[in-house]
Amino acid sequence: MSFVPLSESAYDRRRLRQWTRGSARTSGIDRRDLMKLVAAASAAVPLGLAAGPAGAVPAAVAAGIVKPLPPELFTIRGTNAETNFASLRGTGLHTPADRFFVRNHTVTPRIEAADWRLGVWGSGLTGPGVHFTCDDLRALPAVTRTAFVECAGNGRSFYTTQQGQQVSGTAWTLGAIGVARWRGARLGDVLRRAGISPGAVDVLPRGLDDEVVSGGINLGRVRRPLPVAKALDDVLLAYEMNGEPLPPDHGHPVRLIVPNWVGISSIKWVGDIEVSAEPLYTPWNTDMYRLFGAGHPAGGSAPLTRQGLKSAFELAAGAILPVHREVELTGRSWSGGAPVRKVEISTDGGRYWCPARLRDTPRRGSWVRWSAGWVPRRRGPAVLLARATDATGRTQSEVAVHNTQGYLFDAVVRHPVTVD
Ligand SMILES: Nc1nc2c(c(=O)[nH]1)N[C@H]1C(S)=C(S)[C@@H](COP(=O)(O)O)O[C@H]1N2
Ligand SMILES: [Mo]
Repeated sequence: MSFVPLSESAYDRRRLRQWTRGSARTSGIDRRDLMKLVAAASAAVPLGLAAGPAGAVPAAVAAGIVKPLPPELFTIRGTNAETNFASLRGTGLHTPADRFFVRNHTVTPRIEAADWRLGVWGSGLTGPGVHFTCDDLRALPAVTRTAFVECAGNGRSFYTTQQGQQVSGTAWTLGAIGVARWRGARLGDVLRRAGISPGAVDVLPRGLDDEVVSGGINLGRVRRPLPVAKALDDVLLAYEMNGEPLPPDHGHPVRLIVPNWVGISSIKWVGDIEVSAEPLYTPWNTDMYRLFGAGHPAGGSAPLTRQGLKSAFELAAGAILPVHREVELTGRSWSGGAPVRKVEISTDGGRYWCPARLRDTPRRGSWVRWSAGWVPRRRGPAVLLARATDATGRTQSEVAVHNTQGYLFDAVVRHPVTVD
């Protein structure tokens, strides 16, 4: 397996030049509306993200999610549900579907597999376009792989609670990630059957969920272009999650799985795929999912591709631990860049670090479970830290570089507990 499957940074730079020159076609949205959104994104427009974990509004149901959301398993955030990391303790490598986080721009649609069709069309095909049914997909060679889906905004609330910075968007802590075993057809096989031409540059999958309206502008259906090189590399059209048909909230009957990339790439309830001979622009690769702010290029970064490096304890924030008794601290670390090679733990706020025991073989695109024993000696508040290093030698930093929309928080997270 090649380590870096395509030149993501070259793609990013080319994309950014095209966008700023204005030589880009926008898909399904007026170019002036899109420019307004981009201007708004580059100024911090906080959406009431004042508090982090403690500020989450308790609710019995999140609008539009089908599966049960018991408070032990989830924290509800608007139309989304965050996995409580403590509920992963004792579970396997794969996140059970009953506790896998849900990120919905609107509401979960109910789609019967028998009624579902996937249209593949556009200027990047040699022919007029093709439809696929579920049976057609299942007739193609099936691929099974373990991959995380992680929201680009996972960890966003720590920009505010840990760094005192304003950001806009859903106030996730670290639970906007799940790892599952996905089974499906290769997107590459589907595109080849549809007659992809050598001139194709972008592949735009679009969801069947409702159109998204934001700030009075109809953004259309959720859609984000993928470069052809990624689409033909390791992307799946998945119809199974952990050995079962996809649940409604996770894209039934078929979703994309785009390994290592920001969660928005993995379009759920995919209904059609445009294959284009020219670059495509939608709100999801121009206004959203780019980095704006002082530490980033003027006018914004290139569209985000890979997720960063993170670690989380399988423990509630503010947990109470008994003094003088050994506890087994457990957690998980992951990266979109390279396998996690090492995890270190500090129980004294970062002065002394000791290695955690890795419980899984490190793999790119998944997480490793780890554990470390600790005997708390002093009563009172304490801060636990977990810090991962990946196979390229990159280690989680103390501070994440701020961006107005709070994406890709990759610093070490301070986990408060009380010893009693
Ligand atoms: N059609 C559609 N696809 C979508 C979304 C959506 O709202 N609609 N949300 C995206 C985002 S932002 C993320 S992080 C992942 C979340 O996947 P999950 O809900 O299965 O955890 O789905 C992505 N795919
Ligand atoms: Mo996301």
